[in-house]
Order: sequence, then C-alpha cells, then structure tokens
Amino acid sequence: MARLITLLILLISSASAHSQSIRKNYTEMTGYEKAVLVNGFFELRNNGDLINDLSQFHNDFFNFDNTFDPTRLDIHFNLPDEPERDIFCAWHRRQMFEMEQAMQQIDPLISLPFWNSTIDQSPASPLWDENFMGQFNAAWGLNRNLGATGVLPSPQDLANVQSISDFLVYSNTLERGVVHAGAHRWTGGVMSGPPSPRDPIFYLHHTFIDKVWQEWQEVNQTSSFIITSMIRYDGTYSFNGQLLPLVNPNDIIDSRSLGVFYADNQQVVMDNYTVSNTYKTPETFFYQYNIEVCDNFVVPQEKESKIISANRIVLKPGFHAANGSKFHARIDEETTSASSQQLFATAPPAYNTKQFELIDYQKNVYADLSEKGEVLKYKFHPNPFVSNIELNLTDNAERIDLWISDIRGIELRRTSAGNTSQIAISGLENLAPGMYIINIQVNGGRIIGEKIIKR
Ligand SMILES: [Cu+2]
Repeated sequence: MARLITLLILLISSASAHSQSIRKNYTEMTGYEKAVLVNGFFELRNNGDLINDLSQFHNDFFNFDNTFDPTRLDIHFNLPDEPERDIFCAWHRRQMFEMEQAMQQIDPLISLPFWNSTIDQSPASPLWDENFMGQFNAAWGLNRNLGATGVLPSPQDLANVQSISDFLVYSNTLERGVVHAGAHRWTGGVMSGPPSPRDPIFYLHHTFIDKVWQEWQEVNQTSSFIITSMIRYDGTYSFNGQLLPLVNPNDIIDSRSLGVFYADNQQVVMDNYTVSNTYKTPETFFYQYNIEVCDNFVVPQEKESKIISANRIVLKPGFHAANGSKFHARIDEETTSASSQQLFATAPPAYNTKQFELIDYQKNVYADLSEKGEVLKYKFHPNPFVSNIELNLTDNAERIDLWISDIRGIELRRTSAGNTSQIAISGLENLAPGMYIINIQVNGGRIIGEKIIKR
C-alpha cells in the first residue's frame, strides 16, 4: 500500500512539476529570457501570489531564538542546541526549487538566474535596469536603497568562506557573514528584513548562495542535517490547495537531486546525474553556451532527456545513454525558448569505437568517445580571433584538415598537415568582423564545425 501511494505521488508530481534547469548568471540571459522572467514574477504575484506566500512564511518562521523555545522550528541563525540546525542552506535550496517550478509552469525552459554579488556591485549595473529588476522597486513598494545600508562581499570574502571545511561552521559563517547578508543589507528596504522573498532580487541572490554551497559541497562532501523534514516542506503545508511534499534536507544536499546544474562563464559541466524523469518527461536542459556532458551522466533504459544549446554540446566518456533510452542533443540557432521547442528524436547514441572519429548527433553536437577510453580533445584559440586561429589536439593525428568558412558554408581559407597535434590558419586579418565557422577533420573522419567570431 505504501508503495502504491509513493507511486501515485510520483505520478502526480511528474505531471505537475517541471524543474530541470541549468541556472546561469543573469548577464548571460537574452533580452527575451529577461522579459520572460520579469513577466513570470508579475504573473506569480498577480495569480495566487506565491511570492507573497513565500515572503510571509519566511517572515513568520524567520528566527525564534529569542523565544527560548527550542521546539519552535525556524529557518535562520540556528544555534547549536536547535534541532533544525543548520537548515539555512537546504531550506533556501528547496525554496528556490519551489519558485523555479512555478516559473516553469509559465515557461518550461526558464531557469532562475543568479546574481554574483562579489563582482557585480554597481547600483548602475544592468541588473537594476528599469526593464529588468529595477522596475519592481516602485511597482511593489520595495523601498530599495542600493548601496546605502551595507556592503557587498569581495571575491576574497567568498574565498574565505569556501575554505572552511566543517559544515556547521561553514553554514553559519556563510549565512551570518557578508557573502549572504551583504546583498540583503546592500539592497535595503524589504530585502533587508524577514519578508525579503517579496523582492524578486531575493531569488537571484539565493540561487547564487545555492551555487556557492553546491561548489563547497562538491569539494567537501560533508553537508548533513539532524532533522529529516523541513518547515513548510514537512508534508503538512498547502499552497493554493496543493499539499507540498515532505522533503528530507539530507536528500537535497546535491543540487542535482532537484535536477539543477549551475553554469558560469559560458560553460556548464553536467556530470554525476541519472535521468529519472521524476519531475518531467523528457528532462530538458537548456543553456545557450557550452554544455559538457561527462562522467556518470546516465540516461537509463526507457528514460528520456533533451539537451539544447545554441552553441556547443560535447559528450565525453562517462556519458552513457543506455539501449532503449531516448537522448536528444540539439543545437538551436535561436536562444529564445519559443523556437527551442522544435526538437526531434535521435536514436540512442552508438558509441564510436575508432579513435579520433567523432560522432555528429546533429550538427554541432559531438561525442569524442572511443572504445579504449582514449579521447580526442581539441581546442581552438583565440575566439574571437583577429588574424590567426590555432588548433591543438591532445594527440598527434595522421592528418588534420582545417578550414574556415562563412556562415553560408563558403570556404574561405584552408590548411592541412600530417603527423602533428597542432595546426594554424593565418592571414585572416582582412575578413570582415562577424561570425564564421571553423571546420576540422581528423584522419578523414567526420567534419566538425564550430562558430567562431572575428573581431
Ligand atoms: Cu532566508
């Protein structure tokens, strides 16, 4: 009976929930994505008002330390004798997930972006533009006072916290110190007090804190919680007539457990993840820059996943799509979610057994897998280029052909070489600035084309 109920819960959640996400710096969002996010916040405010509910809850259960009642669970500033200690990181991770799922009901390909407050510190930053986060200040009466009531953390502040190895010391220092508290105080107004989730910037800040914890956890592997459920996520709380599931904080120590990966600097590494279709079928991951799928990213039999980029997807050894699974990888020219919907199925990838031969699933999607586990790694630089482009392979190849073409495919310059791992095209200074395709063919195998920018 218990199993049947569990199964039913899984079925219900897979029908209603969406979140699989690659969260990126908001600076990497297109104008379209920003508009979708902004509209999402307005819609969530005007429709059921999840934002107010999360704000009210956060306010009501902020911190009860001054009540001297250790049985009253709260979210913040846990003391050593509190049973929920130290729930800050896990609670806000689940809160971000709840918000992101609601956003994805509006647009399935939107993810919550993050604000890296250690480097993005100006009140004149695009973050606060009137067409982005700026407009909420007046619209929602947030009383922000950017920069007037606190300081933001420096990269060194962040490095200092990340160097702590004990989880309880780490969590406590992260929460109370400038890395977390800085953005709350610096923003001011609603953001600086217990109702802070009413300011949309709260979600861009807490995804950053979540990313910081994820990176710490990947190094230290020691996060753990005493309690086995969390306030709001204890199986008794309903929002808009929907009972929220019970969440054991120890089950969400890795953000991948919620289908969440973090990208930064135009790169995301997707590893140690098994597609389960718990929340969505297929699980769809979208990031317009470089996606590397590697160690222990597994699509089991009968499971389904889609990965979409506008630039580059590399499938590396350790990635595995089982027979009978469905795995789609697609390069989409547009970075709008609207045009990213048109996907088509690709058969489960047949691993290539010949070294240096690359499998092209679709256009710019490459797998550099080989039976022996030997990998062809290649690197172009510089990008953007000015007068030459150099290609480096990790191993010598019998023959390398390298050519540059315009985006219509018209070849402009070509070079080839044998028994080498390095080759360059020079004399490109007269090409007009813009986008080109650099093509590589190793040992007469498949042709790889990558976008490259002429400055
Ligand atoms: Cu909080």
